[in-house]
Amino acid sequence: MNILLSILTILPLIAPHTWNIDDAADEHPGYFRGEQTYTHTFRIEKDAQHAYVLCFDGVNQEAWVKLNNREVGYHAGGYTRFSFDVTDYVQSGENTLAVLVSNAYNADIAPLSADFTFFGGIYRPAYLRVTGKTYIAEDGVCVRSPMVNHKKAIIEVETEIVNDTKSIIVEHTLFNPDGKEVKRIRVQAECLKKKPCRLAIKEPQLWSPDSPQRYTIVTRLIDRKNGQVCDENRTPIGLRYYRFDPNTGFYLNGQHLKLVGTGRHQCEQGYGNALTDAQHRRDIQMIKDMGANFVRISHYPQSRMVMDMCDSLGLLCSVEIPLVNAITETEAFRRNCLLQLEEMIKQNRNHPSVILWGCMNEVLLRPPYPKSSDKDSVYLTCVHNLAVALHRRCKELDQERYTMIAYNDNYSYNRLAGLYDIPDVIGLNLYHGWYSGTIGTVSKCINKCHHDYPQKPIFITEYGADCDTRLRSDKPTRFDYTEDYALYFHQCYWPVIRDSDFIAGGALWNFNDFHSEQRGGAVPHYNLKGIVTTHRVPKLVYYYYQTELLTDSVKRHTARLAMEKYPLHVSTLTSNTQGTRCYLLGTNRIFIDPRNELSWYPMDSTCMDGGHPYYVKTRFGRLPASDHDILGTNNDPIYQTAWIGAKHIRIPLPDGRYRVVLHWAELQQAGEPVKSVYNLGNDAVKEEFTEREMTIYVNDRMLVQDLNLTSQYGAFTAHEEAMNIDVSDGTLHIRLEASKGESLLNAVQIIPL
Ligand code: GCB
Repeated sequence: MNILLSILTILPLIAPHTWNIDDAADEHPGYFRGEQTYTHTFRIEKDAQHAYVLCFDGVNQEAWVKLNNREVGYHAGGYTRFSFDVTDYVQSGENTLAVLVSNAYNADIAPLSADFTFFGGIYRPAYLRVTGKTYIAEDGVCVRSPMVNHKKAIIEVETEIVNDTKSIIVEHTLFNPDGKEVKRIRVQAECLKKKPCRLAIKEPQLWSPDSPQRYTIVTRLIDRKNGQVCDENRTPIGLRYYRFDPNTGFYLNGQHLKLVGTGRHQCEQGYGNALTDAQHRRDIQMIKDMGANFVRISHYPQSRMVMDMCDSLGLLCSVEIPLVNAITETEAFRRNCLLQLEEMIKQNRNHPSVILWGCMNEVLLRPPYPKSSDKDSVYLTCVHNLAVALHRRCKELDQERYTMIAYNDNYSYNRLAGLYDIPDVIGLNLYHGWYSGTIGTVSKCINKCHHDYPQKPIFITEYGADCDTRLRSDKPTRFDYTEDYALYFHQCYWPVIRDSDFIAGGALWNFNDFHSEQRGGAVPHYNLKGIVTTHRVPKLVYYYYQTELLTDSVKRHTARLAMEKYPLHVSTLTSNTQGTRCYLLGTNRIFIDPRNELSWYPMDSTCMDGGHPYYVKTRFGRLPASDHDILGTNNDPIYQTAWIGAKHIRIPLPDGRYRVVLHWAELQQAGEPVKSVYNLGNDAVKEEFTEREMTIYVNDRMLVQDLNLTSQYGAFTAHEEAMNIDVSDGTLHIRLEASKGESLLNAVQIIPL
């Protein structure tokens, strides 16, 4: 066969990059959201027989593209691919590409706000595709399988062709999973405008999580006049059939399957959202290795590699548009949502792993108007209409797949907007026992939804609790950020999902700790609900799911051992370097500081004379630690708990000479408490606060006089004072004399000299 030599040439232009790697996690609130221009020069020898297509896999979130100083096009939406035919713009010799990119807020583009960082830049590859003059449009092959069962499969292929089709023949060759050709058909391109090509095969090898075997369709455009192949496309496909049942859950290839898995965000510390293919591959492999069979690709479409991995490893998935938290009531916003949805479907429709299209996530979380106001009811109607439009568009573009909306846990409000009636599948994001209530109420809430919507399959789209691998406790509580509470949370939720027949499955939140710039917490600027850290180190919960889900008994055993060995009291006090003792005040948490190889333990409250542990008062009760970013440290948990109002602290200590370091951060401030965007009702309520001033003595020697943390160092800022002392009566004495307000102390470190 005579193949045009240069077809399928891909010229890489711009490597993945984001400009927010540093400022998305520094101590200054906010990160750069604005415009930047990328310029790149490249050389080609232009050939009249070729077409040139400029492709971008992902640019967040608006792009204005110029080639050789001429405007080529514009794209709005940060998570889908786009391309331009630049045949008329390229020239032989040097070419200059200039892309103006903006990640600034734009009221007409979703997402408007969300619990993740909107990294700006050309963060997925940009490249030039060189093809024959007539070519297959980007994502222009659409493969459907309107009928699949164990005996027979019918495959339909549609091909979108750009430029002159008159002399073009389209050839589709189907290869089975072993690479053997099983069918080949040729049709005149002109005929394809009316109906798709059909291929039927007997006894197809079905695709499933246990056996993710794929057929491949190779589509070629052949010029009838000279027999040249002017473009070629390979589409791996999987043949499977499935359905959701509102009472009994999910079925794949006729077999019941409880869907279990996780959501996944595309970011990592040090890379932002500009991940390499190897990083994407690693993530999906880890999800598979956890024993999952499902990934919620959230909250936006992700890279090709992610989808290819889901297909090849056998992970079912949902893909969604980034319509999160709120909408703008404009036609422009509605059009942008539909555009993002259409692009998502076109780009992901051939993946056998995809079973659900997500239309919205928690879209009523941040309504702009007071509840029950006139404006609110107009807004709810607008949200409702948008949901209907998105659901309908999915159905027009893809008759096979189900639609899903993920709802925040405000049942009556979502109900008022009529949102549960719209999609095929109801997705519940549940945080009982984290943001609200107690874990015990979760079943009741799911059962109520099932009772009210008996025709709708239910999928648990999110559940999870933040935790920091450095924090442990043998008395775990809500919002303590310990691994132990997160484990307890999952140990309560997973059995509910597993054992309720009508629940199709669940996707925990989230696979990885992910960037969310506006967050405080134990590691500020990250959402810590990951079951692996930002660097993909498994947490306890990851091992827990392995013990629950893996079928291989050796692997399950290994996971169990990993859980057992996972340290509660990582070391005894004496194992701290050279006998250093580190105490946290007013908490049950243990803080393990791997950088300095120190473990910090709760100080026994019998050492304290007077006062009480610090806590945060919220609408949902007390929280055990501040989740404010503590400035000047990476060890925020040392400072996020404290003892308030102690007069005298007595710490038993063998006689000898020591360096004593006291650690402080003021955890309260006058005026309105800072609202933390994602604590959903767990914001601190306003309390009276009197500034404090204290003089501190260690074994009767004055350490610091009239210490006023707020005025001298600022609230929420780490500060320490140290002195060398001799202990001769078996006790270290710390006296705190408050001249204003109550005393405060966060942590004590004692280093033998
Ligand atoms: C949610 C959101 C998700 C957040 C998550 C959380 O319900 O859908 O985007 O990251 O809660 O951790 O608060």
